[in-house]
Amino acid sequence: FLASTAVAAAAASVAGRARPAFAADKVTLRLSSPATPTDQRAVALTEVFGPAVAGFASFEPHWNASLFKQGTELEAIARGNLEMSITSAQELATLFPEWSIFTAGYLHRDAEHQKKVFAAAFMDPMKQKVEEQLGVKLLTVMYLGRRQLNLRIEKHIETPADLAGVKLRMPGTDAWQFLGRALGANPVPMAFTEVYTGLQTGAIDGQDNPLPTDKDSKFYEVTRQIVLTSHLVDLNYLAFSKQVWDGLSAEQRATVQKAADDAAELGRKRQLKLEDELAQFFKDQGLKVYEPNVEAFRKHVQKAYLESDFAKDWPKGMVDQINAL
Ligand code: KDO
Repeated sequence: FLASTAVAAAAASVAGRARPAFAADKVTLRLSSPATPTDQRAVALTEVFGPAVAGFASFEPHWNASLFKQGTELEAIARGNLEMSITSAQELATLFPEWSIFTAGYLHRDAEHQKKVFAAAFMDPMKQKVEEQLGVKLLTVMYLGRRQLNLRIEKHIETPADLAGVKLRMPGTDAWQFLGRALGANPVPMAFTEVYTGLQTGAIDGQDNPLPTDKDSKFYEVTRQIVLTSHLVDLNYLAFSKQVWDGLSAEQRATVQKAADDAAELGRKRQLKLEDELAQFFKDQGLKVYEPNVEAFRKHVQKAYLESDFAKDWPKGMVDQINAL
């Protein structure tokens, strides 16, 4: 449903029925994201992106999903109701199944690998399809970090078998639920903004996110352990309305592109530094932090993906091309 309405809305928008918001002589760039204002992607966009485009655009971020619910932002851009979001491969995969390749566990190796993959020529047709059919331009790749298991239960986790029956919150799309199952857990869909309460009340046994997110959203206050599975080197894409983009001059477009890349670079550096430092912070808070048998998780997860229906939608040969970068 979402796929067809979003794509149809984009077509209507392109036909000129929805217009981008202009405040006085400046373009208004509203961004909606479930990220907190202290998340490093948010900080970098506020410190770097906003000021860099201020000559012709007013950047208006709305954090904590205060403008649009998590997962509804792409459709909002397609309909001309929003100009920007920090989207994910999981969200894109709900509309364009081939994007599920980037939701696979243990595929991206690290932050640099993500950058190389995003810049690779084999990505061009995928990006172009999103632009043409959804009216969304993917400006740059933002590093979210290595996702780790963060549990309120005390049980020691060594292999996927130890997660049997564990209610693991994952964000609410099929691709995320599949990752939860591939890890061996019982995935429970839940919006990011509800996770703290879910952990506090015991509605869920755990969640997965990178260490900086666990600190920023204070999940350590309501959990007992972090299991360093590093099962997904997670990313987001900075999404921008194609309709607004098309209304900018060549010089303004170059400024927006540079501002996006610069913000992503700063966010990436800070996030990597935090990931290095934070294990000790959680230990100081009384949490156990340890590595399980990562090879056992890698094998289990990779096998699940290669045998899955998702893999049937992946462009032929792309896993090898990604691995070769
Ligand atoms: C989450 O819901 O766990 C997640 O980490 C998924 C990411 O794709 C991203 O959307 C993120 O939330 C939000 O930006 C909140 O930090």
